[in-house]
Amino acid sequence: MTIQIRKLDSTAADFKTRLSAVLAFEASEDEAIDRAAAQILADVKARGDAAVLEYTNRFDKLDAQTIGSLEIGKEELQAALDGLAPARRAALQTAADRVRAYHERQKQETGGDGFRYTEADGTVLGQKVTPLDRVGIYVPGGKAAYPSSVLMNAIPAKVAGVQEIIMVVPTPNGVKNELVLGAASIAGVDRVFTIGGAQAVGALAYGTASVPQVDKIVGPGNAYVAAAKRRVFGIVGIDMIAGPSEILVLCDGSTDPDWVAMDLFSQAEHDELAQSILVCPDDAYIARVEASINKLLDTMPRKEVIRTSLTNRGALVKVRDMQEACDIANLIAAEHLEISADDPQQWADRIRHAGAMFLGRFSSESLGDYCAGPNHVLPTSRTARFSSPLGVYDFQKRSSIIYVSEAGAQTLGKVAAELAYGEGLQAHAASAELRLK
Ligand code: HSO
Ligand code: ZN
Repeated sequence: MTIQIRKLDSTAADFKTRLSAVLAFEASEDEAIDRAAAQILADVKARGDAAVLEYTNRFDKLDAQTIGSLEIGKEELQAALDGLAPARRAALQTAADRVRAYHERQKQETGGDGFRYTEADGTVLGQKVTPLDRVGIYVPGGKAAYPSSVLMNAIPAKVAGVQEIIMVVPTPNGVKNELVLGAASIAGVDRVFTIGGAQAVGALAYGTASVPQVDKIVGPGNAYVAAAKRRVFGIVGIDMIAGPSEILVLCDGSTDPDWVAMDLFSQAEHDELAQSILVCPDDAYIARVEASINKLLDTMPRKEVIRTSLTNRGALVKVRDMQEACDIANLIAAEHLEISADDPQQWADRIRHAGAMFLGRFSSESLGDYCAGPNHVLPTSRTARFSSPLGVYDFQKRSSIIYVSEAGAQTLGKVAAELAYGEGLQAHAASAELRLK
């Protein structure tokens, strides 16, 4: 059965409308789910461990007596790592090393220590950068559990200098994912609790007798977890709420069409809502990619997921030229952008909005998912217009430093007092004026 993917042509009168229809995506905010999450959070806040234990036993079909018994010790994490097949362990280690090396650069670039400058009268101004004290990482259980995401969330926190990383991961029916635990060990996660859902988010946000309160919660989860994270935001920090995965391939028509087809599959296989789009100036080439898609689909174990996402959200877009392809890429602001072309840099120079750019034929997006080095937690659903990949900066914060010299207090005091009177704030004015000679 051939697969029906939408085809668009940028010269058609209704192109803009059709493109908007392809891109339209509303994260469903289910009220019932939100209410359930709110109720679980309130219960965890009120009853702590006892509530977390009840929900965990009920939802994950466990029979635990204490939350303490749901903690996985360092030795067990190490044992999980030791138990992995050697090739898998080596790959995990290489990936972790490369992700760490990349994020070390990011730390230097974002100013690990902040800045400081001195004015002529001796006044010193600056900015001090400090890591968060304690961070919680949510890792989904079951089919969406990605060890690579453990590395991508934990390593930047570690590089930033976070003192304690607490991971939570549900284990439905008590089944543990050894690769996830091995990844936690390699990434340097400090403590792991096998709890999940809104109850785990609540435990991390409020703290319980057994689970320490964290300062920020990162990592993807199901709709209940997303609802709970939205609700605890403000008590703790949260990362972005990730939408379905996306890939946009800009191709000049000279890459092996099988490669491009497989790159589109690679994100389409994540889930039914994932989005894969090809933009190309060459009609005949688009037809060849389509033929590859139809040829290769049946060989994929996850072909039904791929078929659904390509049919419902995929598109093959014919454009006038590569310049126009870049304009469309900026409009789409995709999570992942592949520029599969000769001399990709000339096109990359025109791109302003993309979570991550993969330049040239050999840079498949899947390499970035695992081991190239940059983070795979990226802005989705067009949020690359205003946000960035998860990074070291997400685990750091800044404090302003103000040292005013005696001479500085004379000049600044007059300015401040003047403005304070303007705002009708007498004490502010006096506080500045008392220091005037
Ligand atoms: N492509 C996903 C990350 C991932 N892929 C994990 C495979 N494993 C983020 O959009
Ligand atoms: Zn992926």
